[in-house]
Amino acid sequence: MYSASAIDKATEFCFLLCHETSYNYKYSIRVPVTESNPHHCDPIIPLLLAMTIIPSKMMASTMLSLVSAALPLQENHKGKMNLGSSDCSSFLRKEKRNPFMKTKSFGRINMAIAVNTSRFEGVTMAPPDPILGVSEAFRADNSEMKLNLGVGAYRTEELQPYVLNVVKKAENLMLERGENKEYLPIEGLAAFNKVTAELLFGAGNPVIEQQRVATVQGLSGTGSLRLAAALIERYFPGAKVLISSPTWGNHKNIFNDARVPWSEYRYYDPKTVGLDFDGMISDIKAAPEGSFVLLHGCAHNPTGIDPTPEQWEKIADVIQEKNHIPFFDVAYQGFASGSLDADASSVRLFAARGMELLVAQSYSKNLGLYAERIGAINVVCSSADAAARVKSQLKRIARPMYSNPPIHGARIVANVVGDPALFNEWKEEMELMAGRIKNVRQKLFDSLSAKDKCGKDWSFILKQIGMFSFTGLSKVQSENMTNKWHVYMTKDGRISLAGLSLAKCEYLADAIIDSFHCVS
Ligand code: KET
Repeated sequence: MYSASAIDKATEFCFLLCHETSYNYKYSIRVPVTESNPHHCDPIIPLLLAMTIIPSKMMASTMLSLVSAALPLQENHKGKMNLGSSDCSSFLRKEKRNPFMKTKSFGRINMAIAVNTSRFEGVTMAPPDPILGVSEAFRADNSEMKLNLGVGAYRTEELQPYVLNVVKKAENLMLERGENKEYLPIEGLAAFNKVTAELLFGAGNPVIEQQRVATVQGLSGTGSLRLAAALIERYFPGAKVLISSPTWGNHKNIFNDARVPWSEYRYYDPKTVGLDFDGMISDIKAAPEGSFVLLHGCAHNPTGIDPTPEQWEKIADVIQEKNHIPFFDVAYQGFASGSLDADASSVRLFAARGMELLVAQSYSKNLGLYAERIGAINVVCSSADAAARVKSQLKRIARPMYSNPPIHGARIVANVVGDPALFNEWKEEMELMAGRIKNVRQKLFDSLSAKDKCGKDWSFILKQIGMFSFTGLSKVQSENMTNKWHVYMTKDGRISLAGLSLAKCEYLADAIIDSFHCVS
């Protein structure tokens, strides 16, 4: 039973509601009313409409019961339904604190209303990603001359994406075997973890024999770096990661998101267009003892400049002296020299010294498995026992992040690397890919040298290795490359030679010369 005044108020409430359908009455009705869909309403609305058409007190009484019954339990309090009462206004006062709610007074009745303001109003627009955002801009360009040299992804001479033959063969094997899609263990596919560590350290390496490597399959290089960053954050609180200047654009994001402090060490010297080796050594020396030193295992991104074997030895010396922990990012094994073993020599040199180290691996580039997200994090420890504990913690980090990794890419790698015939075929294909990049590098250099009337020395392009060339073009010059020449590249002056064809070298040379000499 409800009092007469309550029924009066309910009648008025329903009447007002029907005239204010663009508001969302807090108590009983959550109506997402938008401009394009102004009449979308809760099932309770028709009842309320009926209520205004036949505004009898009996109907209001029935309505009140219905509304009461329809309310979720926690909202179905007599006090709250006591419209216009002090209980209600105290509730409304609470609502006022919510920045997305506004209250409105209709004479005797206060209504809590949600205006058409998003709960995500405070979310600002993120800038496009400096690397992957370039591909988005490229897709939107209709020019026939356009060239995507932004992302490091291998293309054929026809500038088409390339699926390696060994990958197709490995996929066929998977189909023939009728393999299932059950969840993988958190650490990933055992066969993958075995071959990936062997590919990196070399089968028979003592670190593997002595079970001192904790290997966990990751979501490609990025995901593997992120797992390691989380491990650092948990077990080395306050430890710094030293990052080369410049570096791959995502490194800083990864450590920022993992709340791991980082600082930069000198790496690139624009004057010599080479390695600032002395600067690098002194910055590593100056860092607090026990820092992590992030090193590009081969084919440094974006500079394409790697230390010589002698320089690697000296880097290892100073890291050991300072009790730092080397942390390798190996995203281009096989792409720097064309040889998988040669490209892992930096990592193996550190492992052979008995140092503890971390290595993130990626199969995006060398097996062309970009979208399969396959890679691994390897932590070399001084004992098998420590490795087992580290592995258990990596799994603990992975479980709430993504539970367990995808199986498809892991099987491809396991099939290719684990099968001697496919493994050899892969090496041949990789040499072909690396060879094509070397050819365009040479042709670009030739074209630049022939066309540049100012006689600039472009030979640094030939000294750089891997997928990229660091052109030395400034931000505005890089923008000119895109705006005037439709050449898409990152704003740090990096071009991906893997996205260039011999046929486009002359055009690219024209664009570079124009941007370099005519834009400042
Ligand atoms: N490390 C380095 C040095 C690197 O260049 C990349 C990718 C990665 C790790 C990670 O790749 P993943 O696909 O997560 O295994 N670099 C290219 C693509 C990208 O930016 O994501 C690039 O620089 O174009």
